[in-house]
Amino acid sequence: MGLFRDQPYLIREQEPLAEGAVLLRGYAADQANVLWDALTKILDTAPFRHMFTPGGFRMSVAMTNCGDAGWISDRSGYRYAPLDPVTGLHWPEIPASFQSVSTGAAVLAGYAGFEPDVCLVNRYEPGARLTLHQDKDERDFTQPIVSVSLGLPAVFLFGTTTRRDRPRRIRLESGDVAVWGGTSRMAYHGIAPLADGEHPLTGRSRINLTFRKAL
Ligand code: MD6
Ligand code: FE
Repeated sequence: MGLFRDQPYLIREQEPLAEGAVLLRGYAADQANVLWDALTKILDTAPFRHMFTPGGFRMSVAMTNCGDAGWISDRSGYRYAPLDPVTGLHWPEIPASFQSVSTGAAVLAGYAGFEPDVCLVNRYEPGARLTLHQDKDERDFTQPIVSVSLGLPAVFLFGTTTRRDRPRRIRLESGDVAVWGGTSRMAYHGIAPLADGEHPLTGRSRINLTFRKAL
């Protein structure tokens, strides 16, 4: 861990997505098993569930959280909640392996000092998608979001701050980490319907960990 371990990535693929947003391809690849094991423990306390949009639609992506609060959606809106509404319990803590991947990626992307307090976990099964949206339920938009992909590949839709602009399509694979801040923080983005497949780590699914400073 630490500087020497991370150093190769300074000269490896760092693909700028837009101003303030960078894709670190494969950054978490050698941690994928460790992250997956930590996730299975989170799920014992906070299982995946399909939330409902404020408009009453069941989301195709299943979600859970760890950290000081969790992102939730229901008929009364989107927000960060300190307790899991399904269990009434606090969300599990962010595991050390999650923390180190997210802060390491943030440093490489130029966001030293990023200290996530929430990790939203998304699970996509074939056909699941996330429509274009902005992440705007957090308090401090100067803080970036760090997004880790595990399992089946997906097509990330990455637009501008104007919803009607046609988004770029970026393939995200297991171990890829996107760091997203600055003038891109409010860019519209989403995930195209997941193609069917089988991945040795996750089976027929894609997992996304998004780390936020939400509170
Ligand atoms: C996903 N990601 O990759 C969904 N949001 O499954 C997001 O919605 C996202 O990847 C903000 C920043 C980075 C992201
Ligand atoms: Fe998002």
